[in-house]
Parts: sequence; C-alpha cells; structure tokens
Amino acid sequence: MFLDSARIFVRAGHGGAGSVSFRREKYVPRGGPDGGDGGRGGNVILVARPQVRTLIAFRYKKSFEATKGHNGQGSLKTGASGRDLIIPVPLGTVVLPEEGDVPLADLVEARQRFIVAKGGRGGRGNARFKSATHQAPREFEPGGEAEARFIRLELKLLADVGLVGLPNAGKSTLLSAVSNAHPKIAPYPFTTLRPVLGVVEWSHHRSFVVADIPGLIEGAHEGVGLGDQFLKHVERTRVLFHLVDLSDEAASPTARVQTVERELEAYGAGLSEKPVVLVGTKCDLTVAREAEDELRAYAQDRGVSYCRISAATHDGLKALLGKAWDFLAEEEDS
Ligand SMILES: Nc1nc2c(ncn2[C@@H]2O[C@H](COP(=O)(O)OP(=O)(O)OP(=O)(O)O)[C@@H](O)[C@H]2O)c(=O)[nH]1
Ligand SMILES: [Mg+2]
Repeated sequence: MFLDSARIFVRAGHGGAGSVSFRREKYVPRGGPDGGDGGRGGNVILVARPQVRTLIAFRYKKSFEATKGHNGQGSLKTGASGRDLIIPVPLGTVVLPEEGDVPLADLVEARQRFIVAKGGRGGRGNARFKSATHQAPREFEPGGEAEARFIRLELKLLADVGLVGLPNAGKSTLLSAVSNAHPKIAPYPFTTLRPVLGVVEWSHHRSFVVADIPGLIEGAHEGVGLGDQFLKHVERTRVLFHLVDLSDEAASPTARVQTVERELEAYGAGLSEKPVVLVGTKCDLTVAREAEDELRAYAQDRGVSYCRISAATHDGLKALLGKAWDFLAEEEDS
C-alpha cells in the first residue's frame, strides 16, 4: 500500500510552572526564595528518513503529542524538560497548514528536521523575582502554552527522471532494465498502480533516480483511468522520458504522444515545460517505418530528442541514459 497524503494532529508539551519556595535550613532563620523554573515542554518534530517510503504510518496513527515539562521545585531545582516527539517521514514530504497551499516546510534531505509544534517554555520560579527591595517574592510564572494544530503532509517523490506515457508503453519494463527496481510488468493497461523509484548506476560514483508512474489516458485530468494524481511524483524531476510503443498500430504515434501531452498540460505545475526525451519503445518488435519517421519528425519539430529503445534486448538504453545524464550534469554545472 502506497499512501502519499495525510492529515494529522500535533500537540507539543506545555511548559512546567515555576515554583514558589523558600529556603528552610536549621540555622538560617529567614531563607531567601529558592523556587526553580519549570522545564520546557517537548516539541513535535518531523524528520526526513530515507528508510521511510510512504505516509502509510499516518493511516493508523493520526494524533501526536509530546510530553509536558515538569514543574520547578524548591532548592532551585529546574523541572525536567518534556521529551521531544520525533515523527519520521519520507524524503520529499511537503508540510502544509490545515488550510492553504503555502508550505510550512519541504523535507528533501535525509535527517532534515522541522518543528511542527513548539513546546511551551518553562515558567520562572520565585527565585528569579528576587531583588534588593523585594526579598521574599511570591511571584512565579505558569508554564507556557504549547502549540497544537492540524497539518497536512503531501509526499512528492524525489527523482531525477520521470517516466510518462500511455499504459502499456513499456515504462516499468524500462525501469526494471536500467535500475535496481523490480516493478510489476504485464501486457495489460494499468499494471502499475503506484509510483516506483529505481536507482540507475550510471558509472562508479554517479547514479540517478528514475520514477515509474501509472500510465495516463485521455481524460486523466478528469479522473479517467487512474487519473493524474500520480503526476505530482514527477513534478520534481529534471527530465521526463515520454515513452511511445512503436509496435502499437492502433493510433498514429504522434496522436498518442499528443494525448499524453494534453494531460501533462492540463495537470499544470510546469510539467509541459520540462525537458523531455521522446522514447520509441519495443523496437525489437515489428515497427512500421512510416510511423516511426512521423514520430521522429514530430520530435524534431518540437525541438526535443528522440531515442528508440528495446528494454527487452537493451538496444538503445545506454544512449537514452546518456541523454538523461547530460540533462542532470548540465544542471549540476550551472
Ligand atoms: N517485445 C518487447 N516487449 C516489451 C518491451 N517493453 C515492454 N514490453 C512489454 O509490454 C507490456 C507492457 O509493459 P509494461 O512495462 O508493464 O508497461 P507500462 O508502461 O509500465 O504499463 P502500465 O504500468 O500499465 O502503465 C509487457 O507485456 C512487456 O513485457 C520491449 O522492449 N520489447
Ligand atoms: Mg507500469
């Protein structure tokens, strides 16, 4: 089960109250104030962890509370602080307020932290209120209020290359041919039901991440098929591979490409402006010459590169990955 959005409630711990106390010692008749400060309340902290892959944990647990700070005590004893509550989330988690679209945080790096609810501060004990003219203060502060709120978590996977195309275009087969991932592959549409990431080892020290998502069909932006909800997982990629099945003679390849392009456009979020490589797939099968020429010409018109591949025989894979690497390296240099 893959879950990529959640709404949770977080409450930090209240601060502990300051104490009111006076020193009592056998031979000191009038001891001064010695009430210690309260401890601060625990924070609720989100931490990005690479081992966490989805937001599934929030399906079962939706409410999180850190512990309170303890009250201060006599003899200037400060109360113990509340313990912070750490909530692990996947890399790529966007934290949003309950309402509105302005993110509070975007957790994209391992161990990156964000305090979603701040613990109340500890109140001051009466010892702090002592002054030359005020020798026996009875003032103290209560502990500070803790923050509490609902937040929304949105997972947007972090990948360098996104695979898009109609169902059956060969996206998952390509991912399994070039990466360590083993997505499900089958000769029917909508085999892929959730995004899958794979790491491509390009050379010894260089690797990049490819995201395979469910196929798109006409009307996906209106919810047809599996809809276009998974496109958010390619929003952060730097280049898209748009796969077109060369062996499919049902409709012209350009018509099929345009169907997907319309869906990318309708989705928005800059997807249709992303660099793209058009990829003719399954070239080991019988391929109509004119159809492929048409596709090539279309790519040229649009000013994008075209590659023909077979994930089955590995033809053209190296050239395709090289193209991806060119895009990625270019960005790194700039
Ligand atoms: N001969 C041949 N068959 C291929 C090739 N690539 C994919 N296929 C076949 O095409 C079918 C669909 O492949 P998938 O990789 O599941 O396609 P997909 O684009 O991931 O499909 P969805 O997940 O449904 O969107 C499977 O039967 C694959 O074996 C190829 O290079 N050559
Ligand atoms: Mg698939």
